[in-house]
Amino acid sequence: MSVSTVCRGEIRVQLLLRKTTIRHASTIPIAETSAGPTSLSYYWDTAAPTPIQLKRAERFFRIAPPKLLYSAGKFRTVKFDKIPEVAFLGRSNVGKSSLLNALLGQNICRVSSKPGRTQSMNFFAAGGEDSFGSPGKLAVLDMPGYGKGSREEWGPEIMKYLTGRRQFKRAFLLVDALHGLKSSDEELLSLFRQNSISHQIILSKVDRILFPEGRPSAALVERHSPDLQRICDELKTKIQPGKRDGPEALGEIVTCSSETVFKGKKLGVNNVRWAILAATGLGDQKVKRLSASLLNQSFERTTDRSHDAEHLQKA
Ligand SMILES: Nc1nc2c(ncn2[C@@H]2O[C@H](COP(=O)(O)OP(=O)(O)OP(=O)(O)O)[C@@H](O)[C@H]2O)c(=O)[nH]1
Ligand SMILES: [Mg+2]
Repeated sequence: MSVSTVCRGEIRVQLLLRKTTIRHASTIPIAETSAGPTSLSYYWDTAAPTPIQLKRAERFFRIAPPKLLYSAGKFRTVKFDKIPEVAFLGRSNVGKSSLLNALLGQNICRVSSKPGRTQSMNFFAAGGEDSFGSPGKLAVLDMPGYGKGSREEWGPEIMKYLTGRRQFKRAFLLVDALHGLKSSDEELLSLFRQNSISHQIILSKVDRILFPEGRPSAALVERHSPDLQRICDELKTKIQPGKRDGPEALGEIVTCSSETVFKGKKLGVNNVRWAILAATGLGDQKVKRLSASLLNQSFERTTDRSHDAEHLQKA
């Protein structure tokens, strides 16, 4: 099934299950469909990833199990490394750790319904060993959340990392699709701009918008996509307020759900994977074909290394 609607006579919204690839949006957010039925992200300044790029991104993260490199409580204890890093930030409970588990393909980060679960900067390597002996080709960071349940001192430590870490490439700021942008998020966005910190928005928990009635289905996607579109339209004006105080957020909003499998894939997770590759300059590199055994190893192992992370911090 394929649906195309015209909103306010100018915004073409391409809904799911359409094979056409739209590379550049002519106006504001266009739902991206090149990934096939699991993708509903919005790209207006950037090119939406092609199905091949999304496949490559998936392979990159599945080629080897992720590895907890270390946890740091303070920026000065962050270890020296050379591989590029991206950080996941957002209010407590917005779904950072869950998203990292989804994209790393392993329950390696601690998740909890209680806000304030993640209490240190946790560095995870992905992509398999690189030629210099590093356990990964890039590192993703699970950061403690701000707001409810968080600690005051985290703000300065995170800002020290974001402004002082040489191989840091981009901050991914998660915004809960249901709750939207809060004043604390807007403050952080302003700090990003003032400090020229490269950043982009991920809209999390979109299952709550698309599937409020329950089981995911194409019919529900079709019914609720305009709601998602509206949320992204509103967000766009807030994350790109004009270049008054510094460089704005990247012109794309990746929408995802770590908990909803639709048509065999977690919604938007490959788009997040692609965004990471694009941010770290690894997007155009070929990834070796997956070996079946590695793949199984990666997905069957459920480790409790996140617990180690917290212990390391206390040690
Ligand atoms: N409906 C829905 N719930 C989600 C999703 N992702 C995470 N959650 C739930 O949201 C809660 C918080 O998830 P976490 O991943 O621990 O959130 P966090 O941002 O890491 O939280 P802190 O570490 O406390 O900052 C958990 O109960 C998750 O099960 C999602 O995509 N959809
Ligand atoms: Mg967390």
